Amino acid sequence: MANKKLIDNLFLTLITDISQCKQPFLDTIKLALKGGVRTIQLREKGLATSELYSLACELRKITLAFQANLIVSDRVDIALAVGADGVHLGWQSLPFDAVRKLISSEKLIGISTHNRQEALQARNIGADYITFGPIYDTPSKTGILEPCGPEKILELKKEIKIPIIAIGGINEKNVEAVLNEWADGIAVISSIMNAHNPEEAARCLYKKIEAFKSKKFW
Ligand code: TZP
Repeated sequence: MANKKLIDNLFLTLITDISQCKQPFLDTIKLALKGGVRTIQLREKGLATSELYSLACELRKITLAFQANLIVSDRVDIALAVGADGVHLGWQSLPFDAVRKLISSEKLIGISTHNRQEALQARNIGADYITFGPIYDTPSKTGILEPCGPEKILELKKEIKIPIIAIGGINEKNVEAVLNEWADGIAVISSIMNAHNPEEAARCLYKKIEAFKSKKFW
C-alpha cells in the first residue's frame, strides 16, 4: 500500500519540460515548489542517461528540502538510483509487475491513461494512481489525442477508487471546472513551466485547490 503522504502530495503535480522554461530550469522548479507544487514528475525524454541522472539528483535534493515528491517518468533505474518517491509509466514502459518487483510497495507507481478502458486497466493491474486526460486541448497532444472534457472525470470516479489526477490544458481559468468533477488532483506542464512567474502560477493553482478542498470537506 503506497504511503498516504505520497498520495496526498499528488494534488498539485508539475511535470517537467525544460524546453518550456523562461528561467533556468532548477530556478523554475524551486519557484514552483515555493508556490505550492507538491510533486515534481521528471519527464525529459531527450536527455542522455547521465544527464537525466544528474538532473534527478538535483531534483531529489530540492524536493526533499520542500518535503515534496519526486516521481520519475518511465526510468525505474533513475528513480531507484536517486531514491525517488515513485515512477510514472506509460503504455510503452516496462510492464507494471516488473516495476513493482523493483519498487517498494510504499512508493508510488502511476500510469498515464487517456480513456475509460485504459483507466480501468490501470486500476486492475494495481496502479497507485492514474493521470487521466487530456481534459482540454493542449499543444503537446494536438492531433494525437482528442480532449475528453472534465465531465469524464466524475464518470470515472464512480468506477474507480484510486486517485485520478487530471491532465492536459489545465490552467488557473479552468482548474475549478476540473475540481468540480472530483478530480483528486491536477498535473500540469505549461501553465507553470512556461509562466513568466512560475511561483505565482503555482500559487494561484494551489490556492484554488485548497479553497476547493475546504469546501468539499467542511
Ligand atoms: N498527457 C496528457 S496531456 C499531457 C500529457 C503529458 C500534456 C500536459 O501538458 P499541459 O501543458 O499541462 O497541457
